[in-house]
Amino acid sequence: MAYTWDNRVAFVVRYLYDIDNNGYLDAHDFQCLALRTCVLEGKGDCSSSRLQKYQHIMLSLWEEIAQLADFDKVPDYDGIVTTDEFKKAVQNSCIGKRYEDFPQAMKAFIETNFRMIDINSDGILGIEEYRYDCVQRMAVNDIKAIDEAYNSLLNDDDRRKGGIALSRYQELFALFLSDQGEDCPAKYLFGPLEL
Ligand SMILES: [Ca+2]
Ligand SMILES: [Ca+2]
Ligand SMILES: [Ca+2]
Repeated sequence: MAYTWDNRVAFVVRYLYDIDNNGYLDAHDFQCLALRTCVLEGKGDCSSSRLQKYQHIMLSLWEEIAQLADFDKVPDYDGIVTTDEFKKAVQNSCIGKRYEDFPQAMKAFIETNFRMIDINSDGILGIEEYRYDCVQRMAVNDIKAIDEAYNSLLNDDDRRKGGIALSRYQELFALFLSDQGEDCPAKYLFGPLEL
């Protein structure tokens, strides 16, 4: 059950966007996301010029997502995107599409997410970085579960490169959202899901 499309999209909302953990998305999540990205990408640095840059990126990202997904807009626009609304948006704009054809907001988020987890900024998501990303989110008591999930994501080309490059991450993230099969090849992109 953990890897159904429904659960995968719910996972993205809950663990990647809903930073304040209140069950829905609004501008506050993206303000928090700006701060988090600034600190993580800066390895602890949070200077105001960098923070401003991230605030700008994340708030325009929120506006685009709200435009895409906040279906009860005018006249009763509520400024909130629920998990169901987000699902509907993914359904409308991502299903059956490749990364290149995703809405700009989704693409920007995917790229930002990659930069956040590529801690050493070498353009490759290596196994240590994958572990680091997973353990912050989920309760795991055996590293083997994480390592096996990571290794099953890799194809021969990834192995040659020593991990998952940005273009491959984009492809996998796109599959994670757009492939409605339960055996989606990208299902382990965020680790073994425990929903
Ligand atoms: Ca929230
Ligand atoms: Ca709404
Ligand atoms: Ca890296």
